[in-house]
Amino acid sequence: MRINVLTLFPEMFSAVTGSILGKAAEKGLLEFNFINIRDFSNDKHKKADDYPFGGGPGMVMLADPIFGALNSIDAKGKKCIYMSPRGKVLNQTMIQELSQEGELTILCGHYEGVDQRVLDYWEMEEVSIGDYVLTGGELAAMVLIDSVARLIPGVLAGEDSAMEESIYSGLLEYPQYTKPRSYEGMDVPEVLVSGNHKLIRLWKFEQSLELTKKNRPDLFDTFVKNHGDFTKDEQKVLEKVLK
Ligand code: 4G4
Repeated sequence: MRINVLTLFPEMFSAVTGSILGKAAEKGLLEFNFINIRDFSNDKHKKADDYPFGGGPGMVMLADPIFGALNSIDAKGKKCIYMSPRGKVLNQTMIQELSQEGELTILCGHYEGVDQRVLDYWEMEEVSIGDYVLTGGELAAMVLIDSVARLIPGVLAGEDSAMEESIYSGLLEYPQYTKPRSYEGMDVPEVLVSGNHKLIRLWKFEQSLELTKKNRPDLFDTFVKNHGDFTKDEQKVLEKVLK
């Protein structure tokens, strides 16, 4: 997948290139193209923003440098995303769909955002990573890039996890333990070292249910409503959690 990022702060993306995703790029699984919007300013002072028409606080990013940057990568008709707190809120379903794309272009806004004509002409899809405000779209873009890239086959080399995530999908993940079996007087739950795989599976299911009920009652209710075919033992566990 080719990922174009239009930003006033390309150096921020060393957080992405200096990570597991940088390795994936070296392997040719990803191709990053960071574009400094300021390089396309036609102003003698490399200006990239101006005051908003109609007044109001702050500055608005100029259309012209962004048009120049998007024309330079021939973005017309391609998937363009604008990171914005007024966008559709990102979720794992959107992330899965985006991971099927061959090329993504992500625009990072600053100040009060970009001139609306950029969003209209380039048919930008506005995406938010959650209901909070950041100083710029860069951190939001990195969240989107990371969540999409990890679904591309080969990116999570060795870890091979992204595919078989959560056996009981729709629930939160059960707690994990590793060596040593006893640490500072705290022991790993006995069942996990019992070798009884059926009991281990049921314990993980129960933990997932309890955690989801406590932290995400919305997900828990959906899971209970849609619960399909369970074994007798799984039904018993579910009834115990519903109590
Ligand atoms: C567009 C409009 C995304 C972009 C205004 C970007 C939060 C998110 C920005 C702004 C962002 C998000 C400066 C308010 C940049 N903040 N939730 N900031 N602001 O995805």
